[in-house]
Amino acid sequence: MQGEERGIWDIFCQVIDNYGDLGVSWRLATQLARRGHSVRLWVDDASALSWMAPGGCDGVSTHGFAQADEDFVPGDVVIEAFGCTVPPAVVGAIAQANRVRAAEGGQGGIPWINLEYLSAESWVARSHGLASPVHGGAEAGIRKWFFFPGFTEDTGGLLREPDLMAERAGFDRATWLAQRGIAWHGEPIVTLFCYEPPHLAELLRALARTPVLLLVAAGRATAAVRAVQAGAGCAGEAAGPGRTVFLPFVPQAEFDRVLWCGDCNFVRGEDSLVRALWAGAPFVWQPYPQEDAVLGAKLAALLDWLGAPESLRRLHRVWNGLEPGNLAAELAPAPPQAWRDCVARARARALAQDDLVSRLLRFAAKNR
Ligand code: TRH
Repeated sequence: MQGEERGIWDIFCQVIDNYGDLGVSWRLATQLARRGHSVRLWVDDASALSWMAPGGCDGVSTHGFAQADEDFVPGDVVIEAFGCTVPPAVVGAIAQANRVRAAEGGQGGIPWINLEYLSAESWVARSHGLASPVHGGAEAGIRKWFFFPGFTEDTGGLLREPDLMAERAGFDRATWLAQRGIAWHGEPIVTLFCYEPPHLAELLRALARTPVLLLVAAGRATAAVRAVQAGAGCAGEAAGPGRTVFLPFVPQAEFDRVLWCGDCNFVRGEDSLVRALWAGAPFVWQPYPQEDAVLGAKLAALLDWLGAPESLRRLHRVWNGLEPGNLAAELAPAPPQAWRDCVARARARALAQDDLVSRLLRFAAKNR
């Protein structure tokens, strides 16, 4: 497989919790397939694909881990997503294929790429592309590299479909909302995809006081909002002119459109952060819950890359429980122009770079 030559890609993904691991793996699989590659997505729990990708995708087949243990025949490139444990039969088959090639005097072998989590921290650029140590035994013969997604040219980049921005530009939220039976009267729209942030009750109270349409994503975000409402003894809407709509689980492409509706998007984890950047409206990020120091460093690095004004930084720190504060005071009825400008500039910087799949294809071709 050279350059843009088509090949067979095996992506391995284990679902830890939430949807990010599978969400990123699925996006990667479909984008490779749309560039003509054949992708086998091996996943230990594919259940979320029933709503995330109900129509599947030509060129992508989905398999369970048990199947890999039975009859795995190596393809051209292996992606180990987020440090998952690849079935032993796969390790053995790839090591063997590489050893045979070496014994026949062939160069290279099947590249095994550890796709890592996204972060804007500076160590990412230093670690991206490094060879990953392989210990003897069953792994002898395997050739592994780290591939770190990131926000700068010297990292693995961000997932972005080639036609995404054209679709974004042609999107009409009034039509989209009407087609889904969501009443909208032109008021600001806030979307909410979060874990259980400490100041959620404050956010809901602040939004209820102003004419805002709040779209709440399915799953943990909906459960968290409902828990606050139950605790407050009201259904939220009774408290003021703000309205809340709970969304069902929607396919990934629809989830993008939910964010395209937002004047401000509260997002979490990894994939929705990137989608919020492409959406282009101000966003507030809740990183995956980790110890405060780790979470704080991750958050600060992203805010630095964004060039976020102090008011947006403070809102992030309060929203993530890293600093006391009054969330309502940080939230104006509409996001300030400075927030819009900073996200627009950051998006332009990211759009000027190659997307993750383009970089990954070059990386795999170079390391075969
Ligand atoms: O679900 P997440 O919290 O995933 C997390 C993070 O990725 C975190 O870094 C990781 O360590 C942890 O999982 C295991 O948030 P994220 O990353 O935004 O992924 C959500 C995915 O779900 C994304 O691909 C969008 C998709 N989605 C839909 O397609 N439709 C929906 O209705 C919803 C709610 C989500």
